[in-house]
Amino acid sequence: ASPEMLHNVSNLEKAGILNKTKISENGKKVRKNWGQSWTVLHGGVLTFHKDPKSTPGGTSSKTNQIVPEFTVDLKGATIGWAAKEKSSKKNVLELKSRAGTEFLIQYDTDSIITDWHKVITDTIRQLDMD
Ligand code: I3S
Repeated sequence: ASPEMLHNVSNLEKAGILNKTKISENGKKVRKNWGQSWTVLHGGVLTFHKDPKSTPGGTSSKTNQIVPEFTVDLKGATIGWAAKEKSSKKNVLELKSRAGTEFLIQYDTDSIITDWHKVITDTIRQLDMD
């Protein structure tokens, strides 16, 4: 592989803290449940980890922070800025999996959310070419 390719692969890996909620599953609306997640993009899959605060009895033991809660295969997924009606929060992205599960992803800091928007968009594009 060329150095450019190796560089691009590393550009499609990212991890950080985001706020997220599922809003629909298999096309059916579900109740929002906003929470913070350690979020990891790796190998075309986005993984939201459990909010340690939501684990009964588990304040923030290190192991609780790495329990996956949702994974989203970005192949065939779509991402875009959510319409105003979707949330009262600022900087909200809407991510829809090919299977029809929708998430909202949010972070107050513009640069953080725009970085995620870019890397998820680029990953989806890359996977479309496979
Ligand atoms: O789209 P909604 O139903 O107005 O979303 C809000 C609710 O989920 C609310 O909780 P309740 O289910 O107890 O009403 C949440 O606390 C809000 O954060 C949700 O709206 P935002 O605008 O924050 O996405």
